Amino acid sequence: MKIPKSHPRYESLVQRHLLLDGLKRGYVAEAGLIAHGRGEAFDYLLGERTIKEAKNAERAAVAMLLLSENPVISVNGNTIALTPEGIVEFARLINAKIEINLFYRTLKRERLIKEVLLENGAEEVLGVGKDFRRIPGIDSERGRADPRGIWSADTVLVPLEDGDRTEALIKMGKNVIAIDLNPLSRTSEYATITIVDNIVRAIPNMIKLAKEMEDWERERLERITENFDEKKNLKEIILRMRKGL
Ligand code: PTJ
Repeated sequence: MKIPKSHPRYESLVQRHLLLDGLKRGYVAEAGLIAHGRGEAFDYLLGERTIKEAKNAERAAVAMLLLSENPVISVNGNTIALTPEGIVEFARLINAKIEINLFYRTLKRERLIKEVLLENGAEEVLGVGKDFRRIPGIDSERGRADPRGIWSADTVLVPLEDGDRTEALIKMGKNVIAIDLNPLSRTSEYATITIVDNIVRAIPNMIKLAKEMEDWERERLERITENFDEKKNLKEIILRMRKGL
């Protein structure tokens, strides 16, 4: 269906249709549509824009990723439907691996997501098939971790997931950066840095920041991560949502 650009909810409708296309192609989970609806509701409360607190978190996240030895971007069906080329470009800029990690896992979906990433320029995609170890304490399919990827990562970027994996990854000693429009989610509660922004805005913002910051000295990047106060930032976002209402 062609959505007229003049439609007042154009951007929002485009996102819905990206998910529907992914569902038809077979790589978006049916429940992914429900998860997107939850995200939309929170985005509405934020005014569908990147708020100041999200900008701060995006800056701290890019600094942390640039400081990391082995950063990994974990992707699921929704993430790849919404911003496949953005994920590939951002991974290249911060020198991160891309690993597929699915809650509703099937080998078919893993293969399809890999195909989409390759079409968008990715060179290597981890997390397909049998080569995995189990994250302690996670019994679902999300507990899979590629030994060359999430298993050995020091920092994992986890978009669009409200689950127990963040807590388990933190217990393994990793930094976890979440992108989640819901500031009350379990992921937001445990993550080292939570970016409360729509992934369709967060990834382009982080691409810009990575281009600006890629040559900065370590001390300058470290100052940014040290000065970022995750708990305070989240509190301010919740207050902002309450005031907005
Ligand atoms: O592809 P799979 O099999 O791994 O399944 C993916 C889903 C999304 C179905 C699965 O991870 C899931 O059930 O997710 P949850 O627990 O519903 O969490 C998704 C979180 O992402 C929610 O807190 C939403 O608010 C948030 N969210 C949804 N859309 C966006 C978003 N956050 C940022 N940008 C979005 N566009």
